[in-house]
Amino acid sequence: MADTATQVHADETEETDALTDGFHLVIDALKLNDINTIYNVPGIPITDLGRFMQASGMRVLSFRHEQNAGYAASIAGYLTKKPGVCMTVSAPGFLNGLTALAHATTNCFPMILISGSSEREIVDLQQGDYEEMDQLAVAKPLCKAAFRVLHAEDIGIGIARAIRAAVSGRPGGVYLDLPAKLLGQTVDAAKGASSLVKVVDAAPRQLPAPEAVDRAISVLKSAKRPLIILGKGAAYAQADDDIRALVETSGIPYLPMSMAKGLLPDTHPQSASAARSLVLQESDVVLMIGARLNWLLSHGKGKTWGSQPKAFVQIDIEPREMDSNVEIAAPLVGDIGSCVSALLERMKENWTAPPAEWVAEVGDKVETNVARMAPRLRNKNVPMDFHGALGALRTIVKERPDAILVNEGANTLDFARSIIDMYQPRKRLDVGTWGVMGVGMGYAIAAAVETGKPVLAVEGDSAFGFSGMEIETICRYNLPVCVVVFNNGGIYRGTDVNPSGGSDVATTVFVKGARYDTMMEAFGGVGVHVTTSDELTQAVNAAMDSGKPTLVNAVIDEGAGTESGRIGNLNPQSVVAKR
Ligand code: ADP
Ligand code: TPW
Ligand code: MG
Repeated sequence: MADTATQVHADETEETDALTDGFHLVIDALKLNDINTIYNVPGIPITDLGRFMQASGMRVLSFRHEQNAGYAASIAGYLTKKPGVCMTVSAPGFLNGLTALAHATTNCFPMILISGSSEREIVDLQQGDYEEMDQLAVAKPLCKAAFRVLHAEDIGIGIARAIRAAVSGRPGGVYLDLPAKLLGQTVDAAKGASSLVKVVDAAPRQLPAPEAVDRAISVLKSAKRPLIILGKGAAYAQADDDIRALVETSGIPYLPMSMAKGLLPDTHPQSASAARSLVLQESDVVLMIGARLNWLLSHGKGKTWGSQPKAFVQIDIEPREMDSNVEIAAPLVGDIGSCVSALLERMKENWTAPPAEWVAEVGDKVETNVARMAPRLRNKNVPMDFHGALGALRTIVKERPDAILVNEGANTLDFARSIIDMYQPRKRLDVGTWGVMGVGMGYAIAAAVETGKPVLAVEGDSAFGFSGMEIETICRYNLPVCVVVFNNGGIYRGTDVNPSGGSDVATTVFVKGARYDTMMEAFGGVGVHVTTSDELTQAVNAAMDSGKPTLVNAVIDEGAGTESGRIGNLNPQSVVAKR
């Protein structure tokens, strides 16, 4: 009897040794392609997939909500140039992750959303399966590519396609649908292994055409008042040395978009950040590097751009970006590394610095504006205003240039963007192309996990609320994240009143005197309540030194902010409203 039992057991082992299954093929395919971190929320049908991934040595970070896991994956993609992977359950979990997938696509970040899905036969006949939804159809319009794998033998090719689609050309979000049944499918182990695909040269260099380089150089040479605009595509490209060399060799003033800050230090003599209005209005030739002429640049026209005629030179990997808003005189289509080095080669042969008059005009404006701002940043008002509080954080970032700054809110975002100087590439992560609230904690977690650097998250109190529960995740993984909540008691301000005179507070107002610091203490992190800029400095320095998960509740004057920060002009106005 005993012998028979042993015999049966041995046979089973032999059999499973020779087999693999969907679960393990997914893991092997990801690992083969160097993807070792997963941002996840468990549940049917992917709980065991997460467990097996962890058992195989992958890092599987579980979040409290899929949207935050998704934002984490999206920024992991931006920071590493490899697709960040978010994994969710079917229908509702998938939908929660989908916002982040669309966000990744909009921001040109490589990301893969892997969602488990229900039985195809039942979903397609709409017979009401557990968490039934035709996820592939829903995802398609919101991402760069969407794939479903039905046979375990196709997992290797499916994951290869997802990776290549996410990172090649203009990066973006890719959806990969894995039905529950697929994960349990078994395949002969040797056959399974040979079905895996290692993606070779996933984001190939794309060299600009020589005549396009000639054209770009001749337009740049015609300039009297040239300007370079660096966007987050330039930061993503990781061509840091060549970009810096191009700017410095050219002698042209440059303007970084918010996530391109630090590509060259914000204190660089050619930085025109503090003279933004002047350079946009007065420049005659503008070289755009990995930035789009979307709403953030007033579509390249109108009052912001002044009355001077402009000639644009634009470097982008996406040909259809050219002429999207205004005529591009010299399109340079290719990857930023190749395009920038092609321009640089040509400049080294023969280049004349831009007219000294223009450079001096920009430099003078920068100097005047910086000097005007300086005393406001040193103010010690209590309650703190945005300038006093951000002046304190500005010094901390200057002293800790390798820390990563995450930033969201309205006033908290707009003031921090202009006040806090950045010194290194890819250290500033913010609301991006959509101006979205809710990226904060997901970004902070992924930034800490992917880079191992300390993270400072500067959050409006409203902005923080969108992902605030993830402070438990931060504590659980003991991440070196210091969250500073700029607590002005509401959205834009805490002072609005209900116009009806009713007992509900105004639509933009939160609980008075909220203590966000005590939330952090609930999970074993450090919570600090501060009301002065000196206390703020002390608390943040202590957090950055200790690396302990910390939340600083910074009380900000509830009347200090303005409606929608600096983009109040985008609010539609009612002509009939009686106030
Ligand atoms: P910002 O918001 O900073 O202005 P955008 O997100 O609008 O930046 O623009 C980024 C641009 O960079 C996109 O048009 C994208 O196609 C482009 N891009 C991203 N990566 C690369 C790359 N490696 N080479 C060339 N262009 C790139
Ligand atoms: C997903 C609209 C833009 S800014 C903001 C909201 C709700 C919050 C501003 O208040 P906060 O900052 O964070 O307290 P501050 O310093 O001005 O008080 N939903 C999404 N995205 C956006 N952008 C909004 C709503 C919004
Ligand atoms: Mg607020």
